[in-house]
Amino acid sequence: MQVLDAQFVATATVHSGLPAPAFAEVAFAGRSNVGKSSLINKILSRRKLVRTSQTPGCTRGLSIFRARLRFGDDQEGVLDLVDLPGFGYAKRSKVERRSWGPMVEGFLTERAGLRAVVSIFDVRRGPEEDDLELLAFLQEHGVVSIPVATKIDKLPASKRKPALLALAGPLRKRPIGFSSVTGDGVEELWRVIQRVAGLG
Ligand SMILES: Nc1nc2c(ncn2[C@@H]2O[C@H](COP(=O)(O)OP(=O)(O)OP(=O)(O)O)[C@@H](O)[C@H]2O)c(=O)[nH]1
Ligand SMILES: [Mg+2]
Repeated sequence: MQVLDAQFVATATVHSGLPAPAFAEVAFAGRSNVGKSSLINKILSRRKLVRTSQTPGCTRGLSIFRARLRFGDDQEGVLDLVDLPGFGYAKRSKVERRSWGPMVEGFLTERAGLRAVVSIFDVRRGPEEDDLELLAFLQEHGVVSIPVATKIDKLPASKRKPALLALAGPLRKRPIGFSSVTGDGVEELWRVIQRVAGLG
């Protein structure tokens, strides 16, 4: 996959505040600080398009980024990538925590352009209770999920494959191993996104 161009489109704190879907959309969800925004930058080959931080709770609203892509033998397509605020961050204000549910759940269940959700968790922790809840929620609403185990660079090389295989049990799907530091998993993730988004 070649990213020809990537740009910020819009951000909103209620999903009805976003512009109407214009292209196929893929959203990125997971616990706070797991590396959602870093992953989007990585697959778009952009260092700073999406804001990232060591402090959890960095992404607060729903943000759309638009990528013009080239794939196959000279085919082109457009994909919208939606960065979601992380869940499970206890230090958010009560009001913010209360608004997270409706904001994200509303988006996930009502957004007509949404083709799939990349569900991201830390390979060292595996999917935690709220990750599994999100996956169940997506399944219940008929949304395709793509599980991704990120930060695999933090595991020694010999432990990566066994860790991914062990995670296939609770997920009932083998997760894609990913690293925003080394770029591991970028190609594999693009292949899956391309298929579910109906590109090419
Ligand atoms: N080693 C390593 N660090 C990573 C990786 N991905 C992200 N990080 C680091 O993890 C921290 C959080 O990254 P973000 O991309 O901001 O995480 P996020 O999931 O968007 O966080 P919120 O927006 O707060 O929900 C940053 O310090 C990143 O540099 C990875 O693959 N490997
Ligand atoms: Mg973020």
